[in-house]
Amino acid sequence: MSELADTRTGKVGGATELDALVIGAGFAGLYQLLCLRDRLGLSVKALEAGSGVGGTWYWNRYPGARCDSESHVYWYTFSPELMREWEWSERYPGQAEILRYLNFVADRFDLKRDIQFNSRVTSAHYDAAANRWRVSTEQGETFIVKFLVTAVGCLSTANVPKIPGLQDFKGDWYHTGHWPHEGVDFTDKRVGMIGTGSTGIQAAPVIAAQAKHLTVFQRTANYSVPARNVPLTADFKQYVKQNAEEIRTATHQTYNGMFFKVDDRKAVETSLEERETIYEAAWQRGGLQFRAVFQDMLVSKQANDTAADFIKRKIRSIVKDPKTAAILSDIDHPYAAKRPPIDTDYFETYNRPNVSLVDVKTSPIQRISESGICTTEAEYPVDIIVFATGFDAMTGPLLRMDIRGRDGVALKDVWEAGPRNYLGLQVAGFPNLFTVTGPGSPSVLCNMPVAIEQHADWITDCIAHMRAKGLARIEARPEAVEKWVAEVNEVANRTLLPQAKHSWYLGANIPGKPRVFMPYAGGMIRYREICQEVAARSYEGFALS
Ligand code: NA7
Repeated sequence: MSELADTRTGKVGGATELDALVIGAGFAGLYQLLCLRDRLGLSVKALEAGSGVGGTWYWNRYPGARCDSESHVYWYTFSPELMREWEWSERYPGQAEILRYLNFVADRFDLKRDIQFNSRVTSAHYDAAANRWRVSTEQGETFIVKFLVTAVGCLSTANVPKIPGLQDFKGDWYHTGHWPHEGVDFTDKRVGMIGTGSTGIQAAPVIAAQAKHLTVFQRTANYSVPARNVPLTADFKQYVKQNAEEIRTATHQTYNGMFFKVDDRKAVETSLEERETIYEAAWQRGGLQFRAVFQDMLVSKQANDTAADFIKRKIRSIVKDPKTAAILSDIDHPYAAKRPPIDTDYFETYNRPNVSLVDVKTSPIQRISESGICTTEAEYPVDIIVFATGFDAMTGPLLRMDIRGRDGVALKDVWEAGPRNYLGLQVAGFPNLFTVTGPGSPSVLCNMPVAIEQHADWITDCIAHMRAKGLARIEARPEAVEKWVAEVNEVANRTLLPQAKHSWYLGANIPGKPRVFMPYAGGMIRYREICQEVAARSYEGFALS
């Protein structure tokens, strides 16, 4: 530390010097902080924009918010003791319970003392001469750090569409990703909800149960499979406690970090009758496993059509009004090519007398008036508007910070035509900056905590290696980035995933965003191997100095 250092606060010339800084205190930030502080003994802090831990689960408090991964795989697995200490109550954990869990973890490992809340990072600039990152917050603080790790989440930049007139709306409006902590009372209210992704599909039944009337504005019809959420039995809770290590191992050996494997059989080689039986069983069992019943579902259009057809028939059999059923089942993309939602009574909700559906594909929303939502065909008076309109996914949370690498080059310029990095972990020209579950990594195609633990462990091992070897700088090589970007595209193109033209996987939900398939679709198990091989070959593809 220089002479200007205040030895009590660690501040130098008004800035705080640290070995490392983690941005975010959600699932990723908490674990990364723990790894760097307790395993490596670094001086490290996490900066968090919210006033508490939880990330996604801190912000997304909308009615019906629940995880689509099953609870026994949606948690940290780095500590078998922790796995035995915590007990989930339902098959899929709800938002409030996940938030309790993350607070439990933060308290158990005494993490909050090193988290600075209400601190939103606005910029991070790399100083090559000093080999340090200079990080500034909206609150006017500055940090000077050797290693910078972003743990900002993939779905944390809310997308509120720019619909003319919103500022004149006399009622209340909310985006689901910024839900008021005190909740919203829908009693006797006419509610308009825009969006039918996973969020809208979770929220609609809960809002409808309370509101006077719910009008759902659907642009792209969506598949959904019943979640079949239930309270966990004492036997199952016991099973989880007794098999913590096995659960961890199993989730490390699957394509998507789940507990179930994709079946070996092919839909195209299965008779119509047998296929029907298999789909029906998967529908009754519920959940994301539906997409795992045939190995060719995500690679063969012919195979996918069989699943798509099954779900569309289900929608038409559940929804009583034929016109509404037709709008809901008029789906234009392969099943699971967009993130596949799971639900609790979503399609059944349209049989309620207080729920109606507006097809805004044929009659788009034109503007918002003082008292409602106007499409090209009609005005729908509402008291409350719920924007279930998703996020500027994956790149949004990174690009809203002013991140500049060598020579002041801005990340937003390097990524002008789409994200470019190595393993989703590092960008060439941005030394010592690591991006947890960045674009180009399995991230959103994987059960998140599994992807997060793998990244945080890899980053921790990498920094430990550098310290052991007396190395100060790690940076992705441009040729490694080139190869990785090609690999990410190639594995995506082997699947049907890029065929969903309106998908946030492609950035297509944000006007002007480059259309690039962002997550790595080669599977978590393969990705883990690649990262291990890279590390074993002395961090091949990275320049260390
Ligand atoms: P999604 O999946 O991006 O869904 C957003 C929905 O909002 C989707 O139906 C969009 O239609 C719709 N949308 C967005 N903008 C508009 C406008 N301007 N007009 C009408 N409709 C619009 O976000 P979610 O929050 O549901 O889910 C995000 C992820 O969180 C989810 O996948 C899980 O991983 C957890 P579109 O399809 O673009 O036509």
